[in-house]
Amino acid sequence: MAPSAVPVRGYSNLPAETEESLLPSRKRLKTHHGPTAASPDIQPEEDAPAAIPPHPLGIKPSGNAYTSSVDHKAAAGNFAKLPDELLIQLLELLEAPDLIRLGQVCKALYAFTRAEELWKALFVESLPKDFTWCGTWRATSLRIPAEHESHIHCPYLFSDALYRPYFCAHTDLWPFAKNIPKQNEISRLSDLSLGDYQLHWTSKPFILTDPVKEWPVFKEWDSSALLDKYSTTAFRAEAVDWPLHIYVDYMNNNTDESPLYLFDRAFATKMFLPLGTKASGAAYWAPPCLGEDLFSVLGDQRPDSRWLIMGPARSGSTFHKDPNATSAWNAVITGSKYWLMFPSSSTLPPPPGVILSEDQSEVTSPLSIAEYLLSFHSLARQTPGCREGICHAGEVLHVPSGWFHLVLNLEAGIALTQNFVPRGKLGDVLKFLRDCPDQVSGFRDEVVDPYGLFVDRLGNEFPEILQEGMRALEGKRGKWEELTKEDEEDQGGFSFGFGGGDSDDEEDE
Ligand SMILES: O=C(O)CCC(=O)C(=O)O
Ligand SMILES: [Fe+2]
Repeated sequence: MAPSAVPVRGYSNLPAETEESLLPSRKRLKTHHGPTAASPDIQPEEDAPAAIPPHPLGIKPSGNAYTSSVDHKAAAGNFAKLPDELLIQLLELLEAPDLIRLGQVCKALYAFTRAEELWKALFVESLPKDFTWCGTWRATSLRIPAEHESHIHCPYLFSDALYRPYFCAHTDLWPFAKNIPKQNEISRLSDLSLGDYQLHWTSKPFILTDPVKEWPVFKEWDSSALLDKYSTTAFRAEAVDWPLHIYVDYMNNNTDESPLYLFDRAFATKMFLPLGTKASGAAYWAPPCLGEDLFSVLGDQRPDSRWLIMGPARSGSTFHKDPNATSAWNAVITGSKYWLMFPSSSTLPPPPGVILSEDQSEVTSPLSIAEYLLSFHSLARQTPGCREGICHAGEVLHVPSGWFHLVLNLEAGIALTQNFVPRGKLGDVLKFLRDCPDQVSGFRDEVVDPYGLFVDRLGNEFPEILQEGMRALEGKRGKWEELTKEDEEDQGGFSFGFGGGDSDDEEDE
């Protein structure tokens, strides 16, 4: 799909009154989702688009207040004394009728009470059973068509807190996926053997360019085919379970900064999909070149490992590492995804704009995807270790154990993802389970010792592989690691070791 706007340099197409003030004021922005990461100087991205339509209520970034003698908020009595972010937090305490009443007091309170995030929270909390998506969270909550919503013009309301989500939701994000520097490019492989994967690729991201084209789901699925079959089936999208037909309506008609993302772990059961191998008539199967998944020895005690993903353009995943030091593959069925990836180790800083707790157990990625790209993309792109690529329909991206990744849907699309433990990463997974029990996730409560369970099961089924993993765990190179050492250390100056990517021990050998 072509970008929605012709990219132009800088922000030169912004309405005149917003242009000068937007960049300086963005540095002071806080998101009301959480703390703001330290912002670097914000450089307009090369080729970044600028065609942001005027805000429907006429709201402008706060910098514009300096050149205006009129200010709606100043007329809002004592409310005017509250910083915008605090005012929004207070409004989060109100119910819908109170928001409507308060919005009748003055233009400023009208504009604040229209903030979509307030209505989204109210609507999601109310867990409505039967509803129609009406285009905005407020219209949906009030059960009115979006075109019947009032639009009182508030041309002297200058607020970053209100303008930022609108700006982020209307910024064309395609340019961020373009002009990928050569050294950052994620390798694209048309055929990869299991041997090559184990020898050279277990610790590297790559895109397999044609492995899923044979999958029945690839041939059959698009959102209308899914709608025909599963219209009333409820799928999980973040905090809600919505029938597919409502989610698809939402997907096709929303202007959220961070659209609700369908991410369902129980899809195979809900959709009656046969699983297994190609030979057994499965609906899809793991790319054979990735080899065995050693977590399969856990049987029904394994943490959830497969998800159906669906979302509109601009949806996606903020920076994170996959759980329990597992690797993953992510297959695009329809649409396309931009991936921004970084290796991790105890000696490397986290990606720019990402905050890591001291024990590295918690990754905080406070910004929305759009805000991250606007603020940090050019810095991220210049940071050693950065890898970027676009995964198209029919392709599969490999996420190596321990890598940070941010994923943006460039178009509306459907994907399948699976976490797995390849042989070459067994040492990392064993070390994670043994040494970071507080960070282990996804096991059911009755599994009190995931490390012990995994070692037992592996010992019963694959004693040699367990031995190999144990050698890796103790920091001694096993056969696979020995063979892949040179290759892994040849990654932009980084070396990858066992145990959450900590290479210190290994290098001391
Ligand atoms: O949004 C996506 O497709 C990426 C999903 C992902 O990273 C994950 O499932 O861990
Ligand atoms: Fe992930």
